[in-house]
Amino acid sequence: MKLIGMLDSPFVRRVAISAKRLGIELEQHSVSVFRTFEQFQQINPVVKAPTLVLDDGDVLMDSTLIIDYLETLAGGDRSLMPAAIGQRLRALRLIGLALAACEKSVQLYYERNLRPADIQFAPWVERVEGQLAAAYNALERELEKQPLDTDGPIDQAGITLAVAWSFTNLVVPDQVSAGKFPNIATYTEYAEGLEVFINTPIE
Ligand SMILES: N[C@@H](CCC(=O)N[C@@H](CS)C(=O)NCC(=O)O)C(=O)O
Repeated sequence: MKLIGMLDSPFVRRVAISAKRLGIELEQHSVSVFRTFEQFQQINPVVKAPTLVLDDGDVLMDSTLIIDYLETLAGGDRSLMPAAIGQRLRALRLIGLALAACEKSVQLYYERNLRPADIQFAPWVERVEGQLAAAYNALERELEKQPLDTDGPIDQAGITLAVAWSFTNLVVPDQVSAGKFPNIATYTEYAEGLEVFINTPIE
């Protein structure tokens, strides 16, 4: 199977790391949705990263749906999600917040880098900045209440949170600081030091 997309996308990176954790080999193709739009379009006319191309040519998109498929392929005992309902609920909440942080970081980045400066719309930018801060504030409060596990193998909540924080720091670093979000920053530092993260670097 081929994973299409650049590892500087947090959505692509979480799929790549999850696949490795699930023991599934993916052939990674670093095709950019911007620099190589036409090439991407040939693979997936919708041009969304990540795209997963199955061996029979079927095409999937959206990181969460791709991970769902990979989880099913790998089998329940390898799952990166807790089975117990209470822990699963917490994991789903953390993942939802981290994905929202990724989306808001992407929106801000596109606003700043794609839209000409003279037609930027300040109320929209403020709204997105507020949503991004709200997502990280909620994540920080969650980690204050209950730190993420650093003993066992990293799970989906840990992967998505760390990938999100590293991405936001890459594309809109002015929006976040380790001082304001110490639990998230410390956990991400731990995760980025794991072999599976080191072997799946942001491009
Ligand atoms: N919800 C999607 C978001 C994917 C996404 O927005 N990817 C960006 C790259 S970081 C993309 O494809 N951008 C091109 C576009 O939307 O036109 C997921 O989880 O995969």
